[in-house]
Amino acid sequence: LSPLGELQIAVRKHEFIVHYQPIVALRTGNCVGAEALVRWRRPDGSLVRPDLFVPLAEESGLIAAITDQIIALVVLDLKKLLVANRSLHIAINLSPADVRTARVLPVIEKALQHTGIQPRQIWLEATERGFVDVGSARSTVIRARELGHAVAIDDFGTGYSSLSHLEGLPLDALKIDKSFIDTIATDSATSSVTPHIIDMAKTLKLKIIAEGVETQAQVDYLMERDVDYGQGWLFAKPMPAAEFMAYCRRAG
Ligand code: G
Ligand code: G
Ligand code: MN
Ligand code: NA
Repeated sequence: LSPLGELQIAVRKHEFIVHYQPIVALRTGNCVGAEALVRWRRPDGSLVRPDLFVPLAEESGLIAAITDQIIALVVLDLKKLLVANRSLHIAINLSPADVRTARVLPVIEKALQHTGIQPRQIWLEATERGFVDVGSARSTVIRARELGHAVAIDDFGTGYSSLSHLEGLPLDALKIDKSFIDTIATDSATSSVTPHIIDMAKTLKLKIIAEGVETQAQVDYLMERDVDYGQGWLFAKPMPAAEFMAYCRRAG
C-alpha cells in the first residue's frame, strides 16, 4: 500500500487524535489556552508526528477531511474543558488551502452549535504559506474575525511574509517561530532579527506568542520586551486532553 493509500484509510477510520500544548501568559504564568496538534495513531498504537504526514495530506487534498476531524475532536474536548474552566481558547492549525477558501469557517460554526463554546474560544493559526495569496487570505481572516475567532500567523519569520503582506491583514496575533526563540541569549546572526520581529508585531498591534520556549533566560528576555505569551517545553510538551485539563487546574 502506498503512503497515500495508508493515509486515505486513516482518514476513513478516523485514526487521528489531538494533543494540546499549553499557551502561557508570561507575566502571570497562567495557562490561557493551548494549540491543538494532530497525531496519527496507527493501528499498532504508535503515534506519527504531523510533519511526517501533513505535507502529503496537503498535497493530496486529504487535509480537508483531517481538519474536519480535528475540529470535531477539539469541540468535544473543549466541552469537557468548559466544565473545569471558563475562558480557555484552543488554537487550530489551518492548511494553506483552508485559508484560501474559508471552507472551514462554516464547519466550525456548525460544530459549535448547542455546545456553549464561544467562537472567541477557537483561535485559528495559519503559517505564512497560507497568506501568499493576500486577497483570498484577507477575506478569510475578515470573515473568521466577524464570526468571533482570533487569527494568528504561525511560524513567523520562516516564510516569505513581508511587512507589506501583513499590513493588509487584520490579524490578532503573531507566533514567532522557534528558530528565532532559540537564538535568544546566543550571539548567532539570527538573534539580531528577533527584536525586530517583536517590534514589527507591536507596530501592527498584534499579540505575540513565542514558540519553542525552553529556558528561563528566554522568558526573561521576552518579558523585558513585553511579549505576551509563550509556548514550549519549559512550560509543557503537547499532551492528551485529560492531562491538559489537569495542567490548567494547576497553572491557573
Ligand atoms: O506537534 P509537532 O511539533 O510535531 O507539529 C509539527 C507541525 O505540524 C506544527 O507546527 C504544525 O504546523 C503542523 N500541524 C500540527 N497539527 C496540525 C493540524 O492539525 N493541521 C495542520 N494543517 N497542521 C498541523
Ligand atoms: O505549529 P507548529 O508547527 O509550530 O508546532 C509546534 C511544534 O514544535 C510541535 O509539534 C511541538 O511538539 C514542537 N515543540 C513545541 N515546543 C517545543 C520546544 O520547546 N522545543 C522543541 N524542541 N520543540 C517544541
Ligand atoms: Mn501552529
Ligand atoms: Na508554529
